[in-house]
Amino acid sequence: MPWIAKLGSDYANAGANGSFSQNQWIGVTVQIRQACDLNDTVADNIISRPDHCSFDAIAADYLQCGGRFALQQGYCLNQNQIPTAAQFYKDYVIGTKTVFRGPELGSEVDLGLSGGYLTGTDPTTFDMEWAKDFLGYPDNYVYSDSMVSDAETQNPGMATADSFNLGDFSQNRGKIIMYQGLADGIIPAKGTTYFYEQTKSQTTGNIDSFLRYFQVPGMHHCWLSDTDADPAGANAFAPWMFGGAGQAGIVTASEAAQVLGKPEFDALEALRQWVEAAATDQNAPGPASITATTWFTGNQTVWRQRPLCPYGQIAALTPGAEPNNKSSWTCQTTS
Ligand SMILES: [Ca+2]
Repeated sequence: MPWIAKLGSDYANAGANGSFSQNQWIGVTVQIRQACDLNDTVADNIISRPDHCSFDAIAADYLQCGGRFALQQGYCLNQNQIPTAAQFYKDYVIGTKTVFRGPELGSEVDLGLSGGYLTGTDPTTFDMEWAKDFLGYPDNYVYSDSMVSDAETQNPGMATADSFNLGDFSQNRGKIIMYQGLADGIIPAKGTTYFYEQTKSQTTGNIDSFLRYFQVPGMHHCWLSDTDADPAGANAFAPWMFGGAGQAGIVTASEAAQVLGKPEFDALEALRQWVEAAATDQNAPGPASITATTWFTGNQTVWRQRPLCPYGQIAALTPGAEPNNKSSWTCQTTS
């Protein structure tokens, strides 16, 4: 929560010269997608390898007015706005301590001005209300880095997730399927990956025996993918439905019936089968992949399906195959 407060505070402090209009932020959304899409070798408007794209590398050409591939005035950024945008993606570091890892490129919709963190007038109510209600800060609190140490000391609700050794859980035959939208600007992917990697290093044995971590290219916070108004006419609609928490309520009953209860498409069903198999076979394998789905809006017909692969692997398209068919993809070890 302090990271969100800091983000909003930084944006508010950027002032009139450094903040953006709604159209400019849409422009940033579109241009980052344009610049980073092909880093995964597939032109599908889905950024599957945000780790291969950096803000600093694309800003001058794609985002700043006058850049080689920049949008027209009204959608591009001036030289005062570029540093403001760059700040969103940076890790939050105090001294030598990394407090929080910034979101991936492609998370712009969640960060956005309308309905996102960045109101332009104050560090948003969403995060500052947390500081007031859980840390006891006054209404006129002005953000400072001390919120981090206060939050760590008070640890309200004991929400700190730093018990990484899951050995006891594993010994009791517990199983976990974790997932994370790569376009999630609210709970960014790098923090989840940090948790996974710390768990891997601090838990004895091979964590593959009880834990699978799936990254979901193009998915926002919990569900859905880009469908926003887009001056370039290039929406993403990345496959995102795989039976995750709350996802069934986002689709129609007919769409839900196409995937739920089927372990290939439904992570909860895959988890149930894994746990129950482990009752008699401690070495029961977990799901090698889970297929994510998205539909044509309105007619409930499946548009795109592709596998989500365990962390360390990535879905690779068979050359020349139809990218919207799940059979065109295989999980390959990440290079
Ligand atoms: Ca792509």
